[in-house]
Amino acid sequence: MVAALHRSYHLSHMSTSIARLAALLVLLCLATACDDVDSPAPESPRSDGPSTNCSNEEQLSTDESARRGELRGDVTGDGEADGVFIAVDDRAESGCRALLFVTSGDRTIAASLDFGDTDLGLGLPALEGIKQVDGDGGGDLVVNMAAGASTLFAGVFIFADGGLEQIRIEGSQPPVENLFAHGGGVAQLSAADCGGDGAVLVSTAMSDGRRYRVDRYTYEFEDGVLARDSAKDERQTLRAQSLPRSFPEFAGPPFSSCPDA
Ligand SMILES: [Ca+2]
Repeated sequence: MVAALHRSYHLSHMSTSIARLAALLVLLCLATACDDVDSPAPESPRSDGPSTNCSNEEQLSTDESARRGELRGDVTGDGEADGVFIAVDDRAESGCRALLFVTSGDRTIAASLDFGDTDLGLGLPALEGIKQVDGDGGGDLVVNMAAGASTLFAGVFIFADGGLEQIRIEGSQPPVENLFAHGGGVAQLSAADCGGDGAVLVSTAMSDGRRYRVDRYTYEFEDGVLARDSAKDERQTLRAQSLPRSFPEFAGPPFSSCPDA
């Protein structure tokens, strides 16, 4: 009897403490605008009108004859696959001749792929793939936008603030500003891929006939811009056969090691 009373006292005392603790947590949350930081709600594409200043955006979004390639993947990060395509109108005004579109549910967003000097020949711009490059939210769009003799140059577009934004690379210069070189010939190879801890690797391999000299630079995201951490620069000379194993970014398409969308 005494023991039972004792236990019941402890239980009621404990539940009062829990109630006080819960009330305290609620107050703390109110005071600090307690957000659920672990699982932010995915953003929705903007719905307020066109995404670009191009008068042909709406027409290009529905003209299937203007489309170049089409991919599906979750770009918006809500777990549902979105449609991704490029539409080209080479008679449009400069800046509006090639647009990138993402359709998510009943909404469509766009970004221009036409920077004035963009060459619309050679089948460019063209979708290369959907990969998680910046490690945030849904998949990012890898788009080949320029070509050299045998090297392709890709831009990466992320879904942010309800629209599409191109990843910027600190220190990169025109005509390949914010573009990642990949591919190449026997004499020179270029590659871009994900490294560990959200880093992006940008590498080149120059051949002297028998061996490759590899330079690998590591970039990290700082406020949405890729900045090079020169303390992580790597340089190595090795036999051609060893290249794909030692530097796997050269073994496949750009951003192959990044997580799938
Ligand atoms: Ca989606």
